[in-house]
Amino acid sequence: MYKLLNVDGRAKRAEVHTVHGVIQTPVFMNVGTAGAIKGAVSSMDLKEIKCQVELSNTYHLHVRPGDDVIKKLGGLHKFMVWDRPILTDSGGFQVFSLSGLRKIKEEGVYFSSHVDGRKIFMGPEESMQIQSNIASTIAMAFDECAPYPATREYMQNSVDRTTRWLKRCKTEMNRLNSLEDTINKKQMLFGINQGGTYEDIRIEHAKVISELDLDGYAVGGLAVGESHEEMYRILEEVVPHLPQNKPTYLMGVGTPINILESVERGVDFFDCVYPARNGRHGHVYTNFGKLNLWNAKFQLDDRPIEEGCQCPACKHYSRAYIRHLLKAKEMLGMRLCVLHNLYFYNTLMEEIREAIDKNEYQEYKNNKIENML
Ligand code: PRF
Ligand code: ZN
Repeated sequence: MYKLLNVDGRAKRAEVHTVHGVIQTPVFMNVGTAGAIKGAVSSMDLKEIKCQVELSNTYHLHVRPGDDVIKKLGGLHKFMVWDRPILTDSGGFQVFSLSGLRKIKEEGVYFSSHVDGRKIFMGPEESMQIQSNIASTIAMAFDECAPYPATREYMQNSVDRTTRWLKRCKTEMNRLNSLEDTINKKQMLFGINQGGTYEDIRIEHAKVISELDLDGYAVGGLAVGESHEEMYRILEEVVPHLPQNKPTYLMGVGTPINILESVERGVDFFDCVYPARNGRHGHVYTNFGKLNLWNAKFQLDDRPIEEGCQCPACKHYSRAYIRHLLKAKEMLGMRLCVLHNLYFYNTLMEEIREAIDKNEYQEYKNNKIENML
């Protein structure tokens, strides 16, 4: 259930009520592809860094340890010891970006596993079955994220097939949610808008999928190589054609500035590997731009990464110590940087929510971006 609390310009402030608790939006989902955030972050850590939603991948968990194994162990929540919402991406994207040889057919995609080369088939029904076994809070529809750039003809065919797949996802999800031994019988389904940078294809697709009355709608197929300006332009065109009284999720985005700009255009769910990936490389976010802790200038710097930050790294440790850990290849170095970065993103979202609550989003955003640049 989506409860719109306030609208400031196009920016939305809402609550999403799920069987695993309430999500305050706008929200950043913390990416734990294979059931853990990379960088030795535990589910207990996630609570300390204000994570509301954990995101995992259908494809990865299907390949290893197997969704049948996760189901036997009571579902992903129990397996990874996390009682808040989990969103699973459908595999539609990972199959295209990760696996080797693949063939797209009407029934689904044939591809080989990136772990052992084993031949796998995944279509809309398989994706829904796997996500039902994982028992995530929110399942994503099985889509094709077309390559960028793609011809208009390729895109139209791809989007039409994604629409047919979406209808099959909905039918299968309804069936699975009514089965006796399904772990989460209230699993939600989000549809995904595609169409690349062809705004007319996107708008038509947005109208068609909005009719299906799903639990939420994502904008996929962006941040795949087009410019930021083009991404913002597509959001301005498309978001008004998606239901305002449902979550709007921009998949795989992005930098703090991308998030600030997209919230202004009506997006309220985000996910991205940047904070964890940058953290593992010793690159940390602050309100005054990113720092590279490998830099020699931090050798004797006894200040925290960011003054006033309440994250587990900044509460105790100095830039100099974390730099030393990174150079000595101590795992704690990466871990502290990842914790700080995720805390930074989750705190940014908290500030965004407060600014929308107060109808001060525009001013907040401009100030924030000016400081970060
Ligand atoms: N589809 C799915 N997952 C995704 C994307 C998509 O288009 C993207 C595109 N940025 C990221 N993750 N299913
Ligand atoms: Zn910090």
